[in-house]
Amino acid sequence: MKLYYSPGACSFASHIVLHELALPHEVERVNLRNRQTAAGEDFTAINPKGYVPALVIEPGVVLTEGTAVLQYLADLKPQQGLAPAVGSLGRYRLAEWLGYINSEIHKNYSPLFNPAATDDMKSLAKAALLRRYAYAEDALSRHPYLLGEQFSVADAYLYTTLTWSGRVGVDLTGMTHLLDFQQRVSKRPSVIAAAAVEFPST
Ligand SMILES: N[C@@H](CCC(=O)N[C@@H](CS)C(=O)NCC(=O)O)C(=O)O
Repeated sequence: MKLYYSPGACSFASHIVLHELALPHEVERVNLRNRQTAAGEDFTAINPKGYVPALVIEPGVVLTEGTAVLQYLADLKPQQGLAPAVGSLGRYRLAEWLGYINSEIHKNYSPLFNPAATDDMKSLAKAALLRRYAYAEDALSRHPYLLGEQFSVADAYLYTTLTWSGRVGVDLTGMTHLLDFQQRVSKRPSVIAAAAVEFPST
């Protein structure tokens, strides 16, 4: 398996999960500005959507969309419990969180990373993010992880978005459970291992 990633981007969640499950894998960095892979290939020939993550499962079989990649990986080792069993209510709770993080949190960061976005657009995005994170804060005030007591792929994704907050001025002061969650997850060996690959000089 090979994961195409950009350092610290949403692909980081899939990278965490590869380590969490100790799955044998390779990674290759993608330059999102010119859509070239580290080996000099045209990334759009691998993923025509042009964005990360893209997981090459075997030659010619490519899975995209982070929420799909995360669930695919978790289901390779169901005994590790990173996703509840297919068909259980818990699995739909996972889908609920993944959808929420994807469309209500992740995508609200887009204007904050876009140099063409106006200050008004950025302010609206920040306000929306604070509202969306407040919902996660409430969930995390009741249990240590989004689905309860057990770390899941949704936590890897939520954590990944939290790593962006400081860089773009999303002030989470007061969201103590969320900040505590971020601290706790940052210490997981899987997160440390994925970060060491994506940010080798730090
Ligand atoms: N719908 C995709 C979006 C992935 C996405 O936004 N990837 C960003 C990095 S976090 C990216 O590669 N952006 C470059 C681009 O869209 O050109 C998913 O959820 O996986």
